[in-house]
Parts: sequence; structure tokens; C-alpha cells
Amino acid sequence: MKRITLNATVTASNERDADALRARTKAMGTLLVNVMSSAGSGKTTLLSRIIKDLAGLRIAVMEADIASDVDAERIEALGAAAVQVHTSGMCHMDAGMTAAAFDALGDERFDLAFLENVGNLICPAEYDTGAGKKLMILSVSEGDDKPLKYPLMFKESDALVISKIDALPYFDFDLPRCIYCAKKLNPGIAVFPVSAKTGEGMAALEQWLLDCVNDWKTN
Ligand SMILES: Nc1nc2c(ncn2[C@@H]2O[C@H](COP(=O)(O)OP(=O)(O)OP(=O)(O)O)[C@@H](O)[C@H]2O)c(=O)[nH]1
Ligand SMILES: [Mg+2]
Repeated sequence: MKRITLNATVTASNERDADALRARTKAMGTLLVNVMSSAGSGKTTLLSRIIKDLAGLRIAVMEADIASDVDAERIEALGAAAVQVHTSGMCHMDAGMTAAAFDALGDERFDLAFLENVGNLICPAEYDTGAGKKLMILSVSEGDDKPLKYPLMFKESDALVISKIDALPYFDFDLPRCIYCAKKLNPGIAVFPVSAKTGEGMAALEQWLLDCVNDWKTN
């Protein structure tokens, strides 16, 4: 298991680093997806399901955490390429750190490279990592008011995955209200209610990812 420890990148411009990484991954035909959410919303479980379902794609995962290797070990156990990044206590990844993590994946070519960002709804939304797409996850146990309380991530994301919908009967999560509030902040956001546990809703999300990969490679 490959593990790297990174500090915040000292650079003139995070935006310039982000644009450079985007241009590089574009030239390689690799779509980099920045996956953001609060801790425990189901990022690694969702990515594990996608790796199994989209077996025809070459997929790699960069796992960013403050500590532990458990997430990268879960991904590697599925046979996918993974690197564990320790962020030296930082609550987000910047573009320079993401480029270093991408380099650590080696010379193999991938169709999709996921960055599983550090788990929280605030800091990751503030940094352009150089990803081609941003996908955020909100689980039903977190409450339907989160678009109101943490608007930036909802504004910034291309897709909102509402996860753990198998648990909807046990929570007072108002799905239409959550979708309404998210779309009010970001009319273009694609919304996918899913359960990575039962598979419900996964086909639509995976089709969206396949379309994004095709678009990235051809346009
Ligand atoms: N019921 C249910 N539980 C789920 C689902 N997806 C994930 N979980 C559970 O939620 C917990 C957290 O899942 P993870 O995938 O580790 O969440 P994470 O966002 O990667 O967590 P961090 O990396 O620590 O931020 C685990 O106990 C999972 O089994 C789901 O679709 N339904
Ligand atoms: Mg995780």
C-alpha cells in the first residue's frame, strides 16, 4: 500500500496549479473527480460500489485523510489502484497536493481518478484541486437542511449524491425539500439519490460518470 504525507503547497497561485493539473489529466484522457462530503457519509462505500460496477473502466482512488490507511486498503482489496494521502492535519486538499497524489499513482493510465477528499462540508469546497468534476455526497442521516447551512459545496458541485436512501424510513429527511434547496443554490446540479448498500439509484449515477468520462476524452 502506497502512503504519502503532504503539507499545504507553497505556491503563487492554487488556481494556476489547478489549471495545470486539469490540462495534464485532459491530455492523458483521465477524468479526475473530487469527491467531497462530511465524515462518514459513505464516500469509500460508494467508490467501492462504482469500482465493482464499472469494471470495464480503469479506476484509481486517492484517499485523503488526517490519519490511518483503512480507506486505501479497502480500495486496494477490490484490485483497484489506490494511494493513501495523509494531510498533516489539514482539512482539505489543494491542487499541489492533488498533483503529488496523482503522481504517486505511477505511470499507469486511468479513465477515472477519484480524489476522496478529507471528510467535512466546509474546507474542501473552498479549494480547486484541479479536478474535472466535483461530486458531493450528503447522507440522509445528516439532515435535509444542509444546503442551507453549508451552501458553498452545493454551489460548487457538478453532482449531488444523496446517500444511504435505504435508511430513509428511519430519518425525517425530506428528499424533495433537500433537492429543491440544492437546485435553488445551483440550478445545474445533477442529483442522484442512491443506496450503495442495496444498489438503488446507482445505475443513473454510473451512467452520468460514464458520460462525463466520454465527454472528457472527446471534447
Ligand atoms: N445503510 C447504509 N449504510 C451505508 C451506506 N453507505 C455507507 N454506509 C455506512 O456508512 C458508514 C460510513 O461509510 P464510509 O464509506 O466509510 O464513509 P466515508 O464517507 O468514506 O467516511 P470517511 O472516509 O471517514 O469520511 C459505514 O458504516 C458504511 O457501512 C448505504 O448506502 N446505506
Ligand atoms: Mg472514506
